[in-house]
Amino acid sequence: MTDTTFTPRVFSGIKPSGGLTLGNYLGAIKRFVGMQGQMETIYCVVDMHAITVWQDPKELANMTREVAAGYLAAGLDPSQSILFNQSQVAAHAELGWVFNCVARVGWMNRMTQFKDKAGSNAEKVSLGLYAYPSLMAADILLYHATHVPVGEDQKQHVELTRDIAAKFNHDYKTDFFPMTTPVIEGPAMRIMNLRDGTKKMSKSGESDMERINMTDDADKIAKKFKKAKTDPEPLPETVEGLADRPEARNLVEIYAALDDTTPEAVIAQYPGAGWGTFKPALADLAVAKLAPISEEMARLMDDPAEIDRILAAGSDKARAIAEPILKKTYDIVGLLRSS
Ligand code: AQP
Repeated sequence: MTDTTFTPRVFSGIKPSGGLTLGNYLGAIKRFVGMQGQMETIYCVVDMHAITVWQDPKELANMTREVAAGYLAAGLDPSQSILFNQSQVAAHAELGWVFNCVARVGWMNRMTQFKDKAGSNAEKVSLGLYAYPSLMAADILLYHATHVPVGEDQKQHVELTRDIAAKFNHDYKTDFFPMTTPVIEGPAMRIMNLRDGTKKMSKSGESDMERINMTDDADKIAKKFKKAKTDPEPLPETVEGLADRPEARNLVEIYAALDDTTPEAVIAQYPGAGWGTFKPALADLAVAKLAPISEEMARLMDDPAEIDRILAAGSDKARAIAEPILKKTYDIVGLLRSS
């Protein structure tokens, strides 16, 4: 249910933890750009989330610029949307601390992404990785965002954001924070790894062959789809035939998302097709859609000062919204501000 007492406002972010993937593009950026103009939109490069796992300091600033370039190349217009990087707006970390004191350890223990990322190494990962969802709640609630477009993998974190808002409002007897709605719709909510259809496609996955990067050239894209794991059966005659075929379903869903259509329509176009027909068609489509974006990303990356200027201007606009909300939060909590 959407909270109607707050002005509709979208917030979402992407970590600069590696090169952008087709999963980031279809599950996030393409949809973010599609929401532009419908309501106020705020998009962030969440560099403070990136450092929850080790990032080479020599690479981080450039990866931050590359994510910004990805947003811009895909159609984000800085005069219509606020685009900035998280670490330039200190209020994210400050509200994040307040929320660390609201969220319960038991809630964090249920976060499946932490379990996936920490694996059997939970004692050795950073405290930041564990607390990440509470910083994410701060990212969203610092702008009183009512809508958060995310892929399915982030749904649990947006639900936790609602739990934090509800507990804060209850404990401090206020209705200051909205109940944010996760926006999860369309065929690309979970793009899977090309070598294992049961795992999500990730920037930081082990092998480059698991993912399509937004900067891959036509040859690489064709090669990766050609080598993508499938079962030996051809495509089914109807979409129901994709059940229990994770790799086949993933390739059909990628095609549908790239072509702005549905898996049903893709199957209707390629009923019973073999992989020798479908994979090259998918590669051609991916190249046609991604090439203009990756060319524009490369052009933007040639002028890092211009990206920095856009991020600085976006950070000023973000601070203008965030700081009054943080101040009001401090007042509600009773943190003394003497000026
Ligand atoms: N495979 C995916 N399918 C659909 N959506 C995806 N997103 C990421 N991967 C997929 C969406 O992209 C947005 C930004 O995600 P993120 O970079 O902040 O975090 P992530 O989900 O942890 O992304 P990665 O690629 O898996 O990064 P690493 O490997 O560094 O952890 C989110 O809206 C996410 O849903």
